[in-house]
Amino acid sequence: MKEKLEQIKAEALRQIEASDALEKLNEVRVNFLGKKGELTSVLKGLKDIAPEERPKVGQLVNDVRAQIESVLEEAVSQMEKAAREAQMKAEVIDVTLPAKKNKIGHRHPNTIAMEEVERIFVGMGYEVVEGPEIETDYYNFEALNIPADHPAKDEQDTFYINGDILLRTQTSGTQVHEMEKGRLPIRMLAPGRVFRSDEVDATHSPSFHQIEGLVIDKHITFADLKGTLAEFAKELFGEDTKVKFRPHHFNFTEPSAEMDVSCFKCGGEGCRFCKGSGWIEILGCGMVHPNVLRMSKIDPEKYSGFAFGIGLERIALLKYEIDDMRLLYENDIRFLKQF
Ligand code: 2NL
Repeated sequence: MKEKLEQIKAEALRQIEASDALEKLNEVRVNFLGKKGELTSVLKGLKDIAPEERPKVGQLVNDVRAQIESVLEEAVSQMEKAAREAQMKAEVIDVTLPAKKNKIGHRHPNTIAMEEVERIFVGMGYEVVEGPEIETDYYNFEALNIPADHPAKDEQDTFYINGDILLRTQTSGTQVHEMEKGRLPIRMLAPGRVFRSDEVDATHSPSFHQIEGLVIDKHITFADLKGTLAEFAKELFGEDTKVKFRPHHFNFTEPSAEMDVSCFKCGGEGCRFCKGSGWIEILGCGMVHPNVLRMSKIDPEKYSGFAFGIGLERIALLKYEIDDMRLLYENDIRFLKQF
């Protein structure tokens, strides 16, 4: 009996030794220690041996079982450890590797310039209002004191959808809508896309962007206009920027002016950038014409205001020293990324 047990033990240990997977070790457990396993059948055979021998043999069976169990357990834990190590090795992360670069887009120079202008005026208490790109003749022209026979209304300048409906040539319509609401005072910025039937060249495009500003309150004077736009120029082009107003004509303002800023390249000395003059033109402005106020139901005896219009592309080209407007519309990421 003792010999038989030694044989079972040796065979079990041999099979454990030969196992190369956890399932195989489990098979060994079932075959040797299980209910129908080898050791159990030896225990069942105890009834055939002499009663005085039984405790001894029983003890022997238990010893063998314990030995097999302990070797088996050790083998299982070894195998699990090896599996864990293999997994760790396979999943190893090299934290010193350079990170993958996220390719993200880039704000368009127009957008950067637009947000900069908006930031400056919002800082002075202005509200940004967007309006429709398709307008009627009234909001684009008539309400702005532009007579029916004005050359800007010519088919050559304006994209007409029909006799009355058109693509806006300026964002002033948005300001007219705002004036009509009758909520005064007004301090607003009207940014957006405008359209003119122009040939494409280095300084023209049939679709470009404008930012118009409008202030209406009691006692607004040309001094308010000058102070506001001088402050704007300093914030946009630098603290040392000087401004100069030249008389001009717009139908919707009286008096009207164009504003120049001292060249931010040469400081006013005269250079290639400002074509030797020391000054760069950046916007048109003026005191809102009484006819314009009256048409929008604002009493010019009680209220006055100033307005201005800035060509966004012009600002972007100047600020980023771009010499051809077409570059702004080609959307070549290598170009756009530079700003
Ligand atoms: C320019 C000139 C200008 C305005 C726009 C305006 C709007 C209303 C009433 C009066 Cl509702 N004026 N806008 C005034 C002066 C000039 O734009 O050269 N823009 C690029």
